[in-house]
Amino acid sequence: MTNPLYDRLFAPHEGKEAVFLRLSDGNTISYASFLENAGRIANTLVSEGAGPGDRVAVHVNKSPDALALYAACIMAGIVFLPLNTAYTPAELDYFVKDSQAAIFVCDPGEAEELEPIARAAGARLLTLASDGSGTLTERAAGQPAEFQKVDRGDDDLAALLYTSGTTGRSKGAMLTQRNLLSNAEALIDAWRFTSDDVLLHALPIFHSHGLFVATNVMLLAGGSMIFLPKFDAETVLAQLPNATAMMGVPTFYTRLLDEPRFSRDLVAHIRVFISGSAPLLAETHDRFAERTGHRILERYGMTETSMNTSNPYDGDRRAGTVGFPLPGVEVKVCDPETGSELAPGEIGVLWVRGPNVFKGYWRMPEKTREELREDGFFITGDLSLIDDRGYVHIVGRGKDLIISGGYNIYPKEIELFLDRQPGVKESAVVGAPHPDFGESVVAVLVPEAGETIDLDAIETVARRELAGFKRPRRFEIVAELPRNTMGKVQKNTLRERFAGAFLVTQS
Ligand code: MLC
Ligand code: AMP
Repeated sequence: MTNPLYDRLFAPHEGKEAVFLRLSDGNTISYASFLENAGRIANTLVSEGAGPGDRVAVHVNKSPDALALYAACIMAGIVFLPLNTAYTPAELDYFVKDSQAAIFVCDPGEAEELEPIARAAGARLLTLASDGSGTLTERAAGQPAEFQKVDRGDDDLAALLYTSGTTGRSKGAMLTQRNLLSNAEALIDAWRFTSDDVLLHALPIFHSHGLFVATNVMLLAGGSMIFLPKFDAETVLAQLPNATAMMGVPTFYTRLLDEPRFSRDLVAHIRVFISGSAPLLAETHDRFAERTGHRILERYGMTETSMNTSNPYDGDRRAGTVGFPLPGVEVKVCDPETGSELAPGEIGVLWVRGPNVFKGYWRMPEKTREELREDGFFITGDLSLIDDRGYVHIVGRGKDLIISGGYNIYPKEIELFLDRQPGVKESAVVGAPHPDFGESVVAVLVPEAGETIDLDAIETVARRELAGFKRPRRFEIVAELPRNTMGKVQKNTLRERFAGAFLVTQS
């Protein structure tokens, strides 16, 4: 019986007393006890009716039990479907229904509100709080720790991660056992992780970065993680001397640089700082190197592909680039119109092929065909070039996407929301540079003739319907939107016009 992910990430640690998780309260969790907990949870999921291939949707705060739930799903061949904790009930409704989840696990505090959503989708509702209480763990306490892992093949689904889409409808990226394992194997070598490593883990575990890049690599290496509930600069400063590595989005690094106490001494024990999920400004890279002596290692990936390229561990980590393709991953830059491969130095859309590339979008065969070609290449939508030394540069986005603090926001989704609001004739949403989040959301609204837009009312509805990170941070009311001769809204013009929306002007 095989279960490639279980066999490589978990089985080697069965019964091992070595520390897996170090918590901020000083407690530790060994590999053995983590896996026993996962075994109990796996037995619980099965007793609640979930079987191989079924989806378990998870909307809970980061905790050791939440991570054990991921391990339990892998053991039981269940497809793990983590959801951003910022999602509102209106957003969750879509994910639970679209995925046809068998079980929906949420925080006890939101169970009452989410119960009708689970019921309508035919999913069983279980709860899990960050302190470990809830119906999931109550039921797990009565279950045996031993669980006979379920047989799975390379091509079987391990996880379903939703990413927003340019049409406004989120797409579930189907990630297989091979996708996740091959990427962890490539990264552990590329970044030299071993069982001696202690990773400072302050990322959320509902996205590829914190869940697969960070956690799977550490499981494969057999090291330990300082497992923090979220990124909090104070706690991170206190924990850095205990770590050998950290992974983060660029906001983590700019926030650390804002702390005068963040110094060379504090990071003397660190082997590597890794950044991704959003562009790291060359200026941040340089400031970080000056302050700490460390050159941040920037890599590039996507939910659909996990990691594609990385700057070298040994060798020149070039600011403003995302390095070379990982072993086994092919990349090429193609003309957006014709699809033909471009010469080095020319800008086009990056295509990616390899064992890391996902299986397709859940129940969206047409979308899958548009982006995932029959020859295995996935069209990323990122504008890039490959320089004469082979480094990949991400120079922009062919897709209409805003990345705020490492979270993706598709303008179309926000525009559809704004267009529904009273008094709004039409809207356009663009990203503008933001000192903390890299980019943030500007909403440009055109009122209906003779009407006034009530922005307070829109903010109130936005708070109810949209995850906090998606909410526009700035509203602009204009008489009309700039359009080209084809009638298409000229977003570039709006981006230029509102480029200073979040930048503090020095007087
Ligand atoms: C929180 N807020 C954000 C935000 N995060 N607003 C814009 N962008 C964000 N990223 C808002 C909240 O809605 C709230 O608003 C206020 O900020 C405070 O919330 P918080 O939770 O206390 O925020 P904070 O802890 O400061 O979070 C910021 C952050 C976090 C940068 C630490 O967003 C984060 O951990 N980001 C990591 C994202 C990530 O893991 N991405 C990987 C994607 S995978 P209000 O108005 O309610 O007060 C991927 C593939 C790859 O991209 O290559 O890795
Ligand atoms: P997601 O859909 O959340 O997986 O986000 C993936 C997108 O994040 C990519 O398509 C890129 O646009 C962006 N991204 C990830 N890493 C980097 C990076 N190092 N530099 C620039 N953009 C990045």
